[in-house]
Amino acid sequence: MNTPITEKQSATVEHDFLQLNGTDHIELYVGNAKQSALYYKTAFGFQSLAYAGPETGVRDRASYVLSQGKIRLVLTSPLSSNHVIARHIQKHGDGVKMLALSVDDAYEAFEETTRRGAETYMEPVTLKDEDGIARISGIKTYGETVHLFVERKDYKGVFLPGYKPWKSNYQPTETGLLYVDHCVGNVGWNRMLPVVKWYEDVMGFTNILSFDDKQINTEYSALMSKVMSNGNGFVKFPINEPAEGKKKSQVEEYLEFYEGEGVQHIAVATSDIITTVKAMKSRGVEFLSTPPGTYYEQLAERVGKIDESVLALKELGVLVDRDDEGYLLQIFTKPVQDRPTLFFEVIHRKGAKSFGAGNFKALFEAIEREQALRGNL
Ligand code: TYF
Ligand code: FE
Repeated sequence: MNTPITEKQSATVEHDFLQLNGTDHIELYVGNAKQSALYYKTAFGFQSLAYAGPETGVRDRASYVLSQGKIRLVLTSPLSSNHVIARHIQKHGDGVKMLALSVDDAYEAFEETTRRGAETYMEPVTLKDEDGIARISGIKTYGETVHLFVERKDYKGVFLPGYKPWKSNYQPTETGLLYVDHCVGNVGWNRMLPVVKWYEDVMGFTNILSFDDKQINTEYSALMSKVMSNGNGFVKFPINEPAEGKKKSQVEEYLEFYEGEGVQHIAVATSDIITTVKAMKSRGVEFLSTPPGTYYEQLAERVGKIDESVLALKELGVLVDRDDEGYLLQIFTKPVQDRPTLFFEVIHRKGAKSFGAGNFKALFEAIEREQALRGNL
């Protein structure tokens, strides 16, 4: 039903035609989900939650659902070469396929977004099992990435119909990850503005922050970024585009190796970044190299008084930035697969709602040290 909205309706309804309760889950298509699940359990402290595969009547794939705090991560591998997921992995390597969003009505979310121009990924379906019903629909966003709309208010099972609880004897402790703070997309040259407009028009998001290439281009590789947020701020999607600089943009390197647009990083929140990062490091997660000592010498002057020991932050390489409302601490992993594509950010917000613009220089220099090692600078 593609009924155009009237002016009167648009004045009242326009701003929250798509109510989002946050990120429902993130699904990665990977070459070996069984082993990836073990990596995310061991290294990140995710817990086994649910499974779907041959043993549960799903013949063509295996999906492992992990959780920690409010975060749900789904790792899926195809079981044959002649499969749309196999083609996705052959092209992109391991990467994020679904950024699934929690909604109260998956049918309505689909209608509202498709009539505003979203391309269909999946018509709304109602899924049932003995634990209730869930409804799912999906639309396409940048690259081959998808936004699923997941409605689970009438579902009591561990994940979704078709999945069985995954009881594992191996349960490494959590590392303190709490929720998905934001997910960043890398898009092609001249694509940031159309994608931003798509999030405004189709999803009702607003642009809450912008970084142009003047701000993030001096010695280091350039990019532009605009942060898109839904109305309640539960869902935030920065969109990066490469920019011409002295060196090859990190976004360009991503686009080459992902062979297209896609999710660059997933930022996960903690309320104790020192404990979380220590735990992740001890369990094998590789973080970007620490910024030079001068970064920490100038820290007090740049961000003022903070609760954490600067020495502890320095030892781990945690970055700090301040805005009008408070400060934030953040650190970035190296890419989590062999292609220099997806990585994670651990973020600890102490009032600040921004994204660490004051760290861009130190961060991008660290990224460039890695790019240089790969011969891609
Ligand atoms: O999400 C953000 O905007 C921050 C900063 O390639 C950032 O985490 C921006 C671009 C990038 C890495 C981090
Ligand atoms: Fe980020």
